[in-house]
Amino acid sequence: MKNLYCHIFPKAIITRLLFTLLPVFILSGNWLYAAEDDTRVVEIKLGGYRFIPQEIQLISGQPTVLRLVNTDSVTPHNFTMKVSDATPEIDVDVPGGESIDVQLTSLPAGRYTFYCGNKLLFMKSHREKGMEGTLIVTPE
Ligand SMILES: [Cu+2]
Repeated sequence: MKNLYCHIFPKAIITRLLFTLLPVFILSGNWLYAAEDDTRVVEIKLGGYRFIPQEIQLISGQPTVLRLVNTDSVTPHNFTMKVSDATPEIDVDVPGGESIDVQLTSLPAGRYTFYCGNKLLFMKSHREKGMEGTLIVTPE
């Protein structure tokens, strides 16, 4: 039986097949990786009591990372957003000069208001000073 197998598929052909298919497997592995990692990175600058951009458009179902970049060297800022009553509020502090990534998964289509929740005693809140924006999620 073993001899028959070797007769039908000579070693040289098996080896050639292996070397032909190997790069295909490797490439398809890369494609798979690319398909899985279609995460969109959206950068939002926090600084001067503004979010830049103030309006962000996302597509529902697309994995998204919000990259919160505090462009003020000292003033700490914050990103607060309520998605629904059922889920905890997104509430992320970004120290001056730092950057923090926030993973967003399965946001339902809709309009969401985000703002900076920081406020110094006896001063206007950052939100009152204009640190507010809108996230628009469109259906897939
Ligand atoms: Cu702020």
